Amino acid sequence: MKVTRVSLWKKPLKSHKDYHMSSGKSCLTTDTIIVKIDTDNDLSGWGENCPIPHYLPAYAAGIEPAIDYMMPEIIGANPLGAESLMARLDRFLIGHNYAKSPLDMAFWDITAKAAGLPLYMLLGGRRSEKMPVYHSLTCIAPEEMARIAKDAHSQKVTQFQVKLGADQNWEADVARMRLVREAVGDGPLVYADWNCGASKLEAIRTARAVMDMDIMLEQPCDTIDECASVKQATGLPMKLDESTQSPADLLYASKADCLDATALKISKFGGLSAARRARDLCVSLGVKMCVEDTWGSDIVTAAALHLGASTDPKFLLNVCDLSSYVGPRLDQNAPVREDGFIRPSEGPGLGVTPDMDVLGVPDRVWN
Ligand code: 0XW
Ligand code: MG
Repeated sequence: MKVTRVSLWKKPLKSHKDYHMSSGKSCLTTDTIIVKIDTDNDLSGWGENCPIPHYLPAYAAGIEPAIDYMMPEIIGANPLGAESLMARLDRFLIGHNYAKSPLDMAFWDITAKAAGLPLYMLLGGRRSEKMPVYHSLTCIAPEEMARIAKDAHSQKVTQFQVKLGADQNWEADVARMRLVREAVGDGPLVYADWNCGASKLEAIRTARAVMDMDIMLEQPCDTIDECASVKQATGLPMKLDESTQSPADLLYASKADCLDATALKISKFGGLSAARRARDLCVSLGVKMCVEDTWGSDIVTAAALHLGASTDPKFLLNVCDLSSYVGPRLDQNAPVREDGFIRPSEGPGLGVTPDMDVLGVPDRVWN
């Protein structure tokens, strides 16, 4: 089988609710990049990556030129197996994980379609029937965040990510954690995500004010060492996100006892091939994972659900139904959360059929 054509679309995704994080980071409207790979035997694969501005070493406009540069290695190549072609691309262009991720996703989609199997079967088989979703709470007034959490809890969601730091007001951040914790009662998992926005001192002072509560912290500061100090000073469990981008990061954070959980964002690692290896490393290290991607619609959500469904449930913290936060939907029939859980698609490959009326004419075609 040979790759005959690659098409790329850039589509703005609008958040249903303005989404605010620390340090002025937000997703109001964010460009997602969608890739379709066609082959000489009628099978096509889909990939997507939607970087959030100022969030990771990635930007949407960088995907097209990086793919253009890799094209001599892609057109005519055999997409089956994904990992061998990705190894070639890794030698041809070092790094640029975010640009490789949608290609790798499409190669896996084609490979699983060729096998006639849902993708989770190739990633390790079905380990969970359904997976818990978390609800991410935009950083706004504490009372409003508590109201949204209560509403999601009444719809059976049991995990809540409380965004902190958007207004640089540590007392408001304490109120955000307290009011959300109270709104959902004992039992649900509540974690507070600073998205790197706090200094060590701010994070320690703020988190010590909620040390009496059952709460997990997420990525308070930029580095693993700073986050480890915060964990040590508060005794609160720690999830890392922005600072775990490679197996070496995972090993370092685990050694620093700063890795109770991590966000396994597919594009951070360079695609499903690399994310699957990172997933297996996390299992060996005893680290719980949130299997997701940075942002995006139904293609990245589908990929995360297949990786999540094939992960040992003991180490699966949750998955994210990213496509529920934004519009337009790329596939109206793609999975959605039900009673706080979500299931992967059962169709072959990713099981996603994007609506061509939504996509329209591609912005770029290589053949
Ligand atoms: C990447 N986000 C901003 C979107 C997901 O909902 C989670 C969140 C994060 O930083 O963890
Ligand atoms: Mg995070």
